[in-house]
Amino acid sequence: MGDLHLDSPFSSLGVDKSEIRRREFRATFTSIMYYAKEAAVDIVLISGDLFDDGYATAETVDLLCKEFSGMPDCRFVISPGNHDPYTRGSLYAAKKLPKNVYVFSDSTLSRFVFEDLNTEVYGWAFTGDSLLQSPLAGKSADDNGRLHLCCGHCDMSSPLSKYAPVTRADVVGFGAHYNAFSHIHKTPEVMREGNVVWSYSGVVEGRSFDECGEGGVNLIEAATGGDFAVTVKRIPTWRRMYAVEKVDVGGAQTLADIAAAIDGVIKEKKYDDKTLLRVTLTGAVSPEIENPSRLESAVRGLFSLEIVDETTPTFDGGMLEKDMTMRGELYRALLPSLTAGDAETRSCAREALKLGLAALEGRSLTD
Ligand SMILES: [Mn+2]
Repeated sequence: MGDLHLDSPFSSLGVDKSEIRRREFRATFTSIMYYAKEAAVDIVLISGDLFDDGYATAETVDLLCKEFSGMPDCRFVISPGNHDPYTRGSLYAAKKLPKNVYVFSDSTLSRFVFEDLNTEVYGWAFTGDSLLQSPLAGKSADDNGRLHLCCGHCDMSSPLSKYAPVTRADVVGFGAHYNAFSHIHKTPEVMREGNVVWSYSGVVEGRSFDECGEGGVNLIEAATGGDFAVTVKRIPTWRRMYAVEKVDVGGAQTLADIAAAIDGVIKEKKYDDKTLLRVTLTGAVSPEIENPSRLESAVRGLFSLEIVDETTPTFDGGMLEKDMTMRGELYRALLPSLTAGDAETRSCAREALKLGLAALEGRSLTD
């Protein structure tokens, strides 16, 4: 597992829900430990960004120590990432963690040997917020008849990355039987070439709309002799999931019309209180519709709802277009901007039309 980013601020969720999410992340960690215990896992590989920042709250540190020491027969191997590097002031350097926890402290490749398991775990540490070279470049695992695992935080997506630019050729050339990587947050894909298997861990829980889909961990079964065969199974661990939807509400006359369209999608996709949903609204709607961002998550049974309003207030059933009063004049004057190519002009014109119509009706402009 990796990229847990414990103690993330979740500032966009507000005070109460961000605290709920921080607590849930700790609970997810506890569930993973429970699962590891039940499955009698020998080694837990944590490939970086266990914490979101160089520090961790006392609550989180206590929890980690309790969980790690609660599984004395299991080894925990940690490769510090760019968010929780091994630095002098870090928790890792403070040596407070139980003795069954093995933390890489060097940015070059090193290893921990577990003779009773005929296994070696290779890895490295970020010792700052970047690591410019690939710790695996030009290296190959010793040919010593042991199972070789590799655990590290790295970026295989670009050889120019500042975050340990490990390449496919590095991984295959090094030749570890299984490589547990973190840093790329999307749902992972298991890769194989010959006897070499690698996968990112993905996230255990999403933290933003860039991390939609199910969070989980990888359960690895590896033979410690013979053909060193490796199988990888994805175990879901998420409690809540981010999702994004685009809803065309063209023709909507009232806020209730928009609400009904959103509710239709929520029902169809079976979103519930486990969902953090972002809905982008599109289409031409009546200029007199109230601000859709006031639609609330609680009444729709969601954990949270974010509305991105990209509608244009140009649907009027022909009414405003033919209106011979000031209202129609205002609409016709703004129409080119309401349908302009760039989003900023459109949104400015939309605001002008709403305020203008409200002013002409003597409504309050401050709502
Ligand atoms: Mn990272």
